Amino acid sequence: MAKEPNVNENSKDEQLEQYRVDDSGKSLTTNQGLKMAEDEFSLKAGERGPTLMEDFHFREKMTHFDHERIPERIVHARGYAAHGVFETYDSLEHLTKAKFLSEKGKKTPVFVRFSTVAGSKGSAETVRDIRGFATKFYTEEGNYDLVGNNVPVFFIQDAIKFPDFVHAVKPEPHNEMPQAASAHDTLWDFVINNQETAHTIMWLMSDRAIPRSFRMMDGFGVHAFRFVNAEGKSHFVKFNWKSTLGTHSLVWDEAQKIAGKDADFNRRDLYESIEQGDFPEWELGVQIVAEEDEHKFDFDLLDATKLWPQEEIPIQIVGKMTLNRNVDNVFAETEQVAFHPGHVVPGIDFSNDPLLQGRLFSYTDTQLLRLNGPNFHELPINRPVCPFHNNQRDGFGRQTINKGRVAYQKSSFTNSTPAPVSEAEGGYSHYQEKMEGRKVRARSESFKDHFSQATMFWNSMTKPEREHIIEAFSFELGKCQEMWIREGAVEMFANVNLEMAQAVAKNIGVAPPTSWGSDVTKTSPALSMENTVKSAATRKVGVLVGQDFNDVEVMKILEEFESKGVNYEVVSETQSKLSGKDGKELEVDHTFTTTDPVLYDAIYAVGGPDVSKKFAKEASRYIGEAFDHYKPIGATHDGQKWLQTAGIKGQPGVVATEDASNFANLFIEAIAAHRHWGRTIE
Ligand code: HDD
Repeated sequence: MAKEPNVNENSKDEQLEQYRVDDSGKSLTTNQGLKMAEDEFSLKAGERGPTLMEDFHFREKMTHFDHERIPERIVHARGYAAHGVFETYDSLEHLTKAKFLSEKGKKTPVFVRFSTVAGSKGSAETVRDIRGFATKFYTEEGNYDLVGNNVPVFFIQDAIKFPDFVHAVKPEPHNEMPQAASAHDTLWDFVINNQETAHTIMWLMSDRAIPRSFRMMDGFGVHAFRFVNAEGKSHFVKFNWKSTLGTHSLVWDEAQKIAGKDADFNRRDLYESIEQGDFPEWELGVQIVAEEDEHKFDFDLLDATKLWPQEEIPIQIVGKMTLNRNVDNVFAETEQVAFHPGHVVPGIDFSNDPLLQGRLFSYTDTQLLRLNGPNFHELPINRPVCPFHNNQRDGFGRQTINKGRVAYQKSSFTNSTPAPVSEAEGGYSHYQEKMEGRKVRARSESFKDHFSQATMFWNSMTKPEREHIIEAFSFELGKCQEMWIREGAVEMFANVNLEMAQAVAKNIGVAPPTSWGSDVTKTSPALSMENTVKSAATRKVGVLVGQDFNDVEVMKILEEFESKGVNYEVVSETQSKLSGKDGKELEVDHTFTTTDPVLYDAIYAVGGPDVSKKFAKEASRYIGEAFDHYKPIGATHDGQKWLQTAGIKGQPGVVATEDASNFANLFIEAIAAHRHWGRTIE
């Protein structure tokens, strides 16, 4: 038997290296290798004459250009990715024979693509939507794909409804509007007619659907999968990615403004963080349920509209993923990567979740169209780092030259190789679950409770989080044209919480429901984002500075930011260098117009003794907007007067002090808190 490859964290990078091409400094040639003497003018009959058919160079260049686009993903079209490494903390051998999880300290290369779901490839990133979180582990036993989202539940229970759901949420077919938005009639018509959507809609209406950063959201495998160990014992498992920076969101008004100011906000954040060494990290956690406990819960483990409350089924942290390298070429890597929940390794298997079962068909099928045939596994980004051999041949774009006359099993020419490998020697073998039942098209009785966990989610929210949910419902339903859709939704969500539905009803002009409500009192504190990790690290502060600023003290404060891992950009009226009153110079990153308050986590106003009226007006705009978005605001020196003017001194998260030495600490603390919901906003 062939020796197994020694996979380490660099294995994928080394493999990709053989495909990288650097064209700079080279002679220009055609794709046939012919050096060309001219690339600016097509071949013509006379300088002012028509272009000639024989201009092979023109034809080749134009043909390639004409064919450069491929179909975008049917969902998750807008995405961004990076390379990294996954390190296992402790061996999980007792649960799974997956080798990448079976050795303490083992490092496996990974490629992760984040995405929005509904929008097309060029859509804005800060829309209200679920985010995709797909990870490819390049293991020594083949590629393992964990194709998850940033919420732990899904809209529907059975994959046969997926085309319906996606048709409902995508822009409406008669006018192709709205782009990347769920605030329209067809989505909500689908919701009220498919009440299994209730729980995931609660997540969609919550702050989770407008993440501040891909780096500040959790990931979930959603379905129950199976772990199988070397003895053949199986456990149900759910996968969770926990961001080490915690989970944090934008506010809705801010998210909409960012969509215009910087449609690339989330990818820029990921790209820049990696470039500057602020490597994003997530810990992998697993929730385990023994087979014999399958029916012990008040929800069905196989129902993808249900989460496993971590207070009931604790999360065991088993490893850490770090993203540390941006791609070299977005098309070659991010666009051509092909994920599939069916890409598994020995020790990981499927459950009978009907949503998962359907996914196992859809992902290969979609790549056949998108990547034009069955050889997409040969694209550099998709290649396993271990060898792969079988009798598959030919097809569009085939890269390998498979030698020999035999491409079939079994054969005396080849001694029937490539040969299957026994389970004991690492061959994949499906878990032998005992099955019996009638062939039916039906929903299991145990899948019929659509509201208990939706109410648990609501019960677990803090007051500001609840207010945001009510505002989100009011926005979304307020955009629906048909009153019966608004009414239907309010009636449906009265099953989750009556007061919530009544508040929404009032906002959208329909009769408030008077009955229903829910008697579920269960909560899961882990669901509230207020209980997450709080850290100022990698946050971005906009520092408003004018000429002759108090340089000695301000520079010290900025150094303090740097030492705590807080990033900042200097914003001023022009991009000319600033000099302080003691002659120190400061580079300006942006003018008030090349950036915007919505692009920062916090604003620090320094000002200067003699700034222009325009400067003062812009500074007030920056502070006002940051205040309305509950962001930390700091002011020292001349900057303090704008707080006075705005009348916001003393409000939560507004830090102003004469004592410059203490300012940095207090302000960094305010940044770590993320948002200050206790403010009175008029
Ligand atoms: Fe899916 C893409 C996640 C249900 C069919 N899905 C896709 C991506 C993610 C998810 C993250 C983007 C992968 C990438 O970055 O390339 N999908 C999920 C999750 C689901 C889910 C977490 C529920 C738990 N999906 C789902 C169902 C079906 C699909 C039920 C169909 C039966 N998904 C697809 C797809 C996509 C896809 C059409 C589009 C592009 C692609 O696969 O490669 O096949």
